[in-house]
Amino acid sequence: MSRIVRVGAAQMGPVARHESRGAVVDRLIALMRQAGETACDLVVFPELALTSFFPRWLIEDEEEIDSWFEDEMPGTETGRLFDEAERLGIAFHLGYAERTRENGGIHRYNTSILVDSSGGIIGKYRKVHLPGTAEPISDNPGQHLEKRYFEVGNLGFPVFPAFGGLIGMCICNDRRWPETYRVMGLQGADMIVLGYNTPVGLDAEPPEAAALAPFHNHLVMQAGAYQNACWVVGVAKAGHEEGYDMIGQSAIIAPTGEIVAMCRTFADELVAHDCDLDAGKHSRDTVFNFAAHRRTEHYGLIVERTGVGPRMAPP
Ligand code: ING
Repeated sequence: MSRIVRVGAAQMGPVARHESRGAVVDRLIALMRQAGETACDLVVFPELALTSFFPRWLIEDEEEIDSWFEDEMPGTETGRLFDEAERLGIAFHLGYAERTRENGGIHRYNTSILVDSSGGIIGKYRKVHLPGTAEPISDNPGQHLEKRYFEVGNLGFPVFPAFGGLIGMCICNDRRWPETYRVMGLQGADMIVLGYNTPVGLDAEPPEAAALAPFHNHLVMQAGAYQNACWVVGVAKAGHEEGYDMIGQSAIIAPTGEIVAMCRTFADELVAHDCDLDAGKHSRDTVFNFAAHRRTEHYGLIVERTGVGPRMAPP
């Protein structure tokens, strides 16, 4: 039986600082309806899709900080998105800022969920690799304060059964770390979906480095897809958002590493592709047959021989 999933990468253009949740959900519903018109099974929305990328600002007021987070999912406004998904019979991925009461305390995470076509939450992921700093870098016009507003995710990198296969999630900076894909690849992920908010030029990068932002974006996702023989779907919040240029080029990437669909604007834009979850099978049986070729017993030896280098956490 073929395991073809028609995936819609639903890129978003800028979300203004004071744009209401309702207005943003209207945009998400419009993209979901477009996906319905092209018979998508799954729609992938960006990281922190419900708001502007607020970690670029130093916010001191607790009430304002909390205003960026969702205390429940689905909530009042987001419930409309769940209802529309059920009406259209479409599953979706959504990134949002999660505020939760767990283990006797309040915790805040950069979170994503996978929701099935009947509106049930299949799985949740909380961002592990939080870039930037907890304290503002004084001379930077734009900050990157995710370490200030979010805790490190505590759910690991699970994969979830869906569409007859296994779907994993990660979020933005996670995609730059090879471990992210391999941990899910080792679990047999057929597809990894993710959202990103990537400013051009982080931590006052020199212009020549900032110019490589789009190249690095695709480089890491294509490598992750190829080296783990799985689909990777990366979806941006793009465009000139509150004074900062955010990269776009949301992409659907095959297990061969090829980009099979890509957004070309910096606005709300949907691209779709029929993703065959069996497309990675040949690679997994040959080049990336983990059981046949990986030699994990030697990896530790390499570390032992080289010892703790300047780039490795001390023992
Ligand atoms: N954003 C960026 C990302 O990893 C960044 C942070 C930008 C890191 C540029 C390195 C270079 O795409 C988030 N939200 O993680």
